Amino acid sequence: MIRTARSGAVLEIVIDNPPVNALGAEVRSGLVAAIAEAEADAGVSAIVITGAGKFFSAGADIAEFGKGMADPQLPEVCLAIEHCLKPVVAAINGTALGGGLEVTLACDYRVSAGGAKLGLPEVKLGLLPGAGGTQRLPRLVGVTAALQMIVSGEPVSAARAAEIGLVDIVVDGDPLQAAVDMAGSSLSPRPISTAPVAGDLAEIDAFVAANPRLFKGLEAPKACLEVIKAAITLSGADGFATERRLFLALLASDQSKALRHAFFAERAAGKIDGLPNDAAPRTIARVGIIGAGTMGGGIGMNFLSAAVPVTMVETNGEALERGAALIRKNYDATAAKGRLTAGQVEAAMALLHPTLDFAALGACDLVIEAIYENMEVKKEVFARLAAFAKPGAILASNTSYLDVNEIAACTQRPQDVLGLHFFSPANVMKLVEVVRGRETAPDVLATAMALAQKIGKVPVVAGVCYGFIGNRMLIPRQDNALALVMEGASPEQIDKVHTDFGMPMGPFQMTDLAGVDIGWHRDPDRIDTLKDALCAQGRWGQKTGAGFYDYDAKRQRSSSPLVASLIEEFRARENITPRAIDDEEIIVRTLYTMVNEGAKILEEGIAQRSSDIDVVWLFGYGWPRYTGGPMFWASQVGLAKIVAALDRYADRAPGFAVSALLRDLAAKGEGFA
Ligand code: 3H9
Repeated sequence: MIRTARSGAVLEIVIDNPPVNALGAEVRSGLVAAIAEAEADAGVSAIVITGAGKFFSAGADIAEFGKGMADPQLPEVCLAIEHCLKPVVAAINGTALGGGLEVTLACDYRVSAGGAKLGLPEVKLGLLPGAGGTQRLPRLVGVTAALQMIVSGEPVSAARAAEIGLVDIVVDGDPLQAAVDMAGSSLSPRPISTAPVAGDLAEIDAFVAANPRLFKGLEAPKACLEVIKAAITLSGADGFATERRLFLALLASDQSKALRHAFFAERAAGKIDGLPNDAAPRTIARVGIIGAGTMGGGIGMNFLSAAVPVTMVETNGEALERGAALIRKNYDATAAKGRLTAGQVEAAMALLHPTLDFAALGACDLVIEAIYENMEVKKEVFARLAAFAKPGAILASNTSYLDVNEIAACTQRPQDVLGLHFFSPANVMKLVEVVRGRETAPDVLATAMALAQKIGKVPVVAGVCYGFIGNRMLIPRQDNALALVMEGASPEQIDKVHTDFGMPMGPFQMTDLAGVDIGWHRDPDRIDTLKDALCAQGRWGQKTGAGFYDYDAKRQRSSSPLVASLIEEFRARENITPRAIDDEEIIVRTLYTMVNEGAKILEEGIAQRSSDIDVVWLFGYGWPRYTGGPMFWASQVGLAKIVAALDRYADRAPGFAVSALLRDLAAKGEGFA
């Protein structure tokens, strides 16, 4: 865990704890022992601390949180380093995050590799830097630069670190030798804690005013401000004590537990249960996309951006041209925001091969069908595709709901077929549901997972069922939202309950965005439901300027008196006397019912683990990360409470049944794992 070596009079201390050199108990005690050894050894004049491999250290061992951490605690380790009478130099060989960066702040000098990233991402785990980082960083780089790093949690490059004074020198390649040379050059200790803080409280106010979005709904960023305030206004010792107190309070908070859950859930989602070890991924050198619509184009962009050539096929020239033009427009818009260079745009576009020749897909190693949702058409396309796709090429459907087994069955190579369900806009949203068909080969699954990660997505494995994980859970939510409107709630009230909960939009706002006409029978004379009535009037959502809400030219939403009277008309038609509906009922019927559906999805083995369901909602629908996702949130609410509430409203929800798994866990007083 901790190795030491001598280089003349310099003691090198190496943190060697793969995969990321996390600062677990053994590393902490090893560091303290190594510093003590150096202090005691008259032959040692200076110390260098570095990391083995490509990380300096990713910080505290997050898996230890909540289990009770053994002594010495990290703040004590940092104090031992800072109080050492011999100069200590950090050789930042690679990424230094959280407690890892705090260790370097306890050193007297910092030498960094050019490629290293340095950051304090604790806030993303609902925490604050708890090993002196909030007290030392403002003393080293000033209040504003410290606020930026601590409250945003975003890392800085080595070059930027040098600019703000976070590191003393940046070297090309391995910084260890440079640090050893520096340490051997009769340095004096230079503890940061005794220096004054450069900056004042006004900088905090200015930062808050400029960055309101960093604080929305979250506890940790506010606590970060408080500790930086303490650094400015209190004595050193009181500042450190404030940091410790607030760190421990955050550690015990629901938000931090949820955010830590989300961290591990995201990583667990990439692992496939029961996959044989020999399922090595297939090589994907060229991807084919069938359909140049918004979805096909968005999917294609992911590959183009990752330097994978794309063949995009359409049946009509105009649609093909429109699709290619849309891709260029999206890239140009990104370039205009300064996030891509013109050269990068051209490089991506050069990899796009738009064609009307279906046979061109024969050169592709993976073909993704992204046409409209119609089983017969999809089956036809797959039968045709399977006939001349390369042997071993993977055939994927971007279907959102349809039966992947049925699609696979018409190909005579069902082992090569799976679902790759991207979320709209596909070039932005990180979630991909990887739908495992009955006969999907293990290496096809492994390829899809690896490829999704390569293009920066978060893949989650789902089994075959109507709507897979995410959209299946939307069904009870949307059905109940509509039923609640008929019973007396307004779309505005329901949407507000969801946005207050932290969702980016409510059920009706989402319907307007996706299109009220999705799934509509398209017969304007047949009006069975409120949605039929909206569609018949051309209120198809944002795209037509009206849906459940009215929209102006800038897509700003306002309530629609017309929709309100349509709702009244429908209630009268069905002899419903509207009643007052409280927000609690909305939560039970639109959120608890989703949890119930999630439990059924688990029960049926459609999802591998409850945390995968959380990942689907965090990355596919913007579920507030600080609640951990629907299943984690439900466990925090208490499953017994959820079951009791669902039972209370069961008669109001048609065809509704509480999941046996949910009932069972609730009875045992357990949560989802
Ligand atoms: C802190 O430091 C608090 C202090 O201020 C105060 C304390 C008193 N701990 O992401 P990857 C695992 S809070 C434990 O796939 P990458 C990860 O789960 C901490 N485990 O690789 C995965 O395991 P598995 C502040 C960790 O190259 C494996 O390592 N630090 C930790 O894409 C590989 O991870 C952070 O918040 C950890 N700290 O990205 C940094 N970090 O293979 C959190 C990683 O079993 N970490 N693991 O699934 C990261 O941001 C990324 O992991 C990192 C590497 C950029 C480092």
